[in-house]
Order: sequence, then structure tokens, then C-alpha cells
Amino acid sequence: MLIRRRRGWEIPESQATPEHLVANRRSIMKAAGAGTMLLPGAAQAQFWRRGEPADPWARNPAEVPDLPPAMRNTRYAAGRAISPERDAVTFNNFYEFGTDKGIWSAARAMPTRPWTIKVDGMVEKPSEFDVDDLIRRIGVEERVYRLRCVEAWGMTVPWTGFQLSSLLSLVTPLASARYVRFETATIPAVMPGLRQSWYPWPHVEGCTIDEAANELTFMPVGLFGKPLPAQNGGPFRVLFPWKYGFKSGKSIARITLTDQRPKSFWETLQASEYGFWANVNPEVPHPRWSQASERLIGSNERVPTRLYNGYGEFVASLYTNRQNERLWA
Ligand SMILES: Nc1nc2c(c(=O)[nH]1)N[C@H]1C(S)=C(S)[C@@H](COP(=O)(O)O)O[C@H]1N2
Ligand SMILES: [Mo]
Repeated sequence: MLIRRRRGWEIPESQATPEHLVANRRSIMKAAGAGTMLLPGAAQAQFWRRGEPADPWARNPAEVPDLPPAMRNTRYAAGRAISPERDAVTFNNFYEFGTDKGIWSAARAMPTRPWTIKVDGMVEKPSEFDVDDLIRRIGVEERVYRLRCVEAWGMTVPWTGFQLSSLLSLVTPLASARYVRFETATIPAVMPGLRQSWYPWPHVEGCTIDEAANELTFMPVGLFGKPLPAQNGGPFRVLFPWKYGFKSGKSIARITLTDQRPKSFWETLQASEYGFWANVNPEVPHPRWSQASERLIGSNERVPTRLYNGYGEFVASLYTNRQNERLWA
């Protein structure tokens, strides 16, 4: 096990609950130019805080089309109850809109249509796709996945979408492509977080080409059978259910195939805490907290965290030849 360390500016978890301390610690971290991925205690302080009683599903613009009907793919059994819909769409991390969990109402200001996704780099056919054309061309299915945030909370929700591999086959990756880079849209008019210039915008994440080809790597366009709300990364995001949630970039505008390992947003901020691989492992604590268990949003139940978030049968073989890398943080 790694040794827990605590720097002077960090408040012990036991004291992190009162809001004014959270706010205070945040301004200290800001001043220090550090990342602010919250302590689990701080995240839970905001656990039940809700925005004003508006509709978190409201579409902007209103003409966002319904999704075609999607069959649930039962190959990916979640093995635990589906989280309450209301919690999944009102408790979010999306730093472009702010660093607290209640950004859902701000995120609804983001127009999710029309939406173009550029796919470029080391591909035979660089392309721009309209999200609705992609949905029609590839088709969609529903998968219930567990999501595990590095802050030690988790949820279980039905996503509608398609595999990344189906999208990549439309552009034909070159043999020289070794990584995939995912870039979130930057829309300053609706994203106040972009003005926080100490963050390395745009939000970038990345994976290897074999992770991209894995059957689990999913591109959601919907949630609970409805078009993916902006606060959850609508209209189009990526999901790596065996990795900590920060790897699953939201509102993707550009996908680039490359031979260079992408340097991600969180890695740029704090590489010692948020690395490239970020596979879920209950045995390897975050430098500031344990990863042994997680709280489920909605029920607030604490459950044991599982290796690869329980998806080892699908993904463990990706890492057999990478045991010398820092796979777990
Ligand atoms: N662009 C962008 N993508 C992001 C984030 C973000 O702040 N910006 N937060 C990440 C984190 S930390 C988590 S846990 C998940 C949360 O997804 P959800 O709100 O749909 O649960 O989105 C990830 N994707
Ligand atoms: Mo997260």
C-alpha cells in the first residue's frame, strides 16, 4: 500500500464537511495553483444539495430529437441497483461550468444541437460528423454501466450509445496510430469555468488504441432513454467504465488519432494524483484518501470498490504487458 501523505494546505477529511471550510480550502488551492478534485468528505457535504426546482432534463434548444429505440445489451450486467435518475442528472462534475456538484442548471445553457464531431489525425478518412447522422448511421444500444469517480462516489445508470470502435471503423485508423485523444468543446459564452485560467483548457483525455478498440469503450448520446443532458456530457461523450470517472470526457467535439501519448487535463494539473491510466483499484489509495469503498449516489450506501470497477474480465488483458506502468492512479 502507498503511504498516505498530507500537505500543509490540505484539510483533514474529518474537518472538510462545513461549506465555509470547503470554500476556504478551495481558495487556498486556487492560490497554490493546484487542482481541486475534492476530498470525498467535501464531495459528500454537497451530496444532497440540489439546484432550483427546474427540469434537469430540459432540452436546449428544444428541438433536440428523441433517440431511436435502443435494446438493452445484457452482456454488461451491472450487478447493483440503478441509481435514481434525479441524482444522476443533478450531481455532476463538469469543471467547464464550475467546480461544485450543482452545475446542472448552468450546463443546461449549452446548446447541444447542432453538434459536429471532428475525427482527425492518423486516419485514412478524416471526417466531420453531425451527431444525429452518427446516431442514424451506427445505431444505438443501451448499456447499464457502473461509474466510479476518483472522489469515491459511484453510480449505476443506463446509457444509450455505440462503441467507439464502430465510430473509428468509419474513418479507418492508420497502423501508426497508437493513442486516441478526446477534446471537450470550449464554449466561453456558456462555460464560466473557462475563465479560470489556471486550468489547462480545453479538457483533454486520452487512451491507447487497444483501449479504444475494447468493447467496453462506449460513446453515450443518451441517459435513461433520453438525449444525453448537457450536464452529463451531452450530446456526445466517452465512457471508460473500468477507469476513474475523470477519464470519461464530456461533450466531445474532436477525436484525434496520434502516435503521441496525450497529456490530459488532470494529468497536467496534478500528475501524481491523476495519471494517464487511472484504472480503478481498491488497494491503491489516492494520495489523499482511501479508494477501498465508494458511496452510491441516491442511497448513500457505502459499498466495496472492485478492481477495474468490476470489469476485469473485459479489460485486465490490456495491461498484462504494462505491469511496469503506474496503472492505478
Ligand atoms: N469535459 C469534462 N469532462 C469530465 C469532467 C469535467 O469536469 N469536464 N469531469 C469528469 C469526472 S471527474 C467525472 S466523475 C465524470 C462525471 O460524469 P457524470 O456527471 O455524468 O456523472 O465526468 C468526467 N468528465
Ligand atoms: Mo470524477
